[in-house]
Amino acid sequence: MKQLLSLVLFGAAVAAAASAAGTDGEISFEYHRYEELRKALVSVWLQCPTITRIYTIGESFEGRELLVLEMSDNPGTHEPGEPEFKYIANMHGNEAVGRELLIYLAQYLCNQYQQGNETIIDLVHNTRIHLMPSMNPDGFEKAASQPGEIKDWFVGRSNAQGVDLNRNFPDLDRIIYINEREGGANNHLLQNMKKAVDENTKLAPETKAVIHWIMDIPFVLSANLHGGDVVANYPYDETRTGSTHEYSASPDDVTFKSLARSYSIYNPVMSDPHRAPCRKNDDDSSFKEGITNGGAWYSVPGGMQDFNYLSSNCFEITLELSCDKFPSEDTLKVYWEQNRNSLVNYIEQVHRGVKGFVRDLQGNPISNATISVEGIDHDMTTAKDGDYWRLLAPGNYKVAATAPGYLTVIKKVAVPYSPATRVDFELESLIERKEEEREELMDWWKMMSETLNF
Ligand code: GEM
Ligand code: ZN
Repeated sequence: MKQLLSLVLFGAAVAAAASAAGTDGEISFEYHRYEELRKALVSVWLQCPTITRIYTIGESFEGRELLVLEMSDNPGTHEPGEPEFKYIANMHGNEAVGRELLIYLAQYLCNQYQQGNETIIDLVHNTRIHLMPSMNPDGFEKAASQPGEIKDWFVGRSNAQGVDLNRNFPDLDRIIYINEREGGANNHLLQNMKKAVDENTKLAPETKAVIHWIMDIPFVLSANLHGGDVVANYPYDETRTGSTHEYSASPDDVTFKSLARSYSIYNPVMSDPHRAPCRKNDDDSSFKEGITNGGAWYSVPGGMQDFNYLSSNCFEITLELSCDKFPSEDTLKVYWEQNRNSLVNYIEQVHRGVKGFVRDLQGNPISNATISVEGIDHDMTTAKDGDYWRLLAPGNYKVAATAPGYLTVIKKVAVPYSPATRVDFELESLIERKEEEREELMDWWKMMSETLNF
């Protein structure tokens, strides 16, 4: 029955959006409540049906869908070698600017694609982009339902159960900090714990849905859109020693700073060196060039940003987009203009570092192979088709590919700022090597016996 109702509602949304879909897809700079959000995404899909798809990753506590608009030249499919990118907003339901920016971004990319913008056409053809305007639709409805323009600082921040979703992810930072000291894995710390996720009663439904999303799609790069300040924040968010403020560098500190800067430099407010703090007594002393290390700003345990980096191949940063968490509607166009170029430029960062395939000598893909970089204590893994993407700042690196039962191959790579350098690996299995050695030994033995006339 519920499915039928959902189908009817969806049909109605399609019909309504079909009538509302402007030929030029104008962006309406207003707040979108839950049904309006759906209609806005359907309207983009109707306008750009060959490069978009709408899907859901699950439901909120109150049963609202966690909607995603996908943009790519082959929607619905992971194309081997093509990097996957995501923007996720509104995990704090009362932080509303990011939610709206993703709706406007969807419309903008569709419009620009149809108008022949080469940069956008290339981006859509070479990237699979996922846009989730709201991870906490229940919280947003609560925040938006408050009377008047001035919204309470906290109403709607949490999900409908009162859970702060940015404190609700498994705290993998604590594990990595132990492994750094005592040895242990330096990545994919949730390996094979999918079942434990579903049985973990502490996890909100929205958190579980996002964890499965991260496990199911080989995301390479991501950003988590928030409000309440103006800065591009990067891992680690939780401090190593547990103190409130402490610069807590990840092994990819150089790359994360470059990624955070690639956002802030195009946002005139975020990158303004003379910008005053949002509130008089705010301590934004860790903000430089519009970026900050999370731990240096203040420690956040159980956050989604670090979880991406420590549970998967995905590099995620957190974007604080506005001093005012839920600003008045007439300021939304200004926030769009401040962030439009940053939002596009940040997606383009997914085409950096090294990328390629790991295969065996017969050309078969090797999934779950390990990609290591000398001097960076954070490994990546290959996806189902043996494809991998390793974000790196410009420089010369030694990159190794290895897998259980195979001989490791190491290659030297010179990495420019972009595009990504293509490096494929062919791995010889240990069995093949032993076979070869046996044959070589037999040949040697045959040659010796002929020479000495045994
Ligand atoms: C933060 S999220 C981003 C900031 N991270 C750190 N380490 N300070 C939170 O979840 O408290 C702020 C927000 O809610 O936007
Ligand atoms: Zn927030």
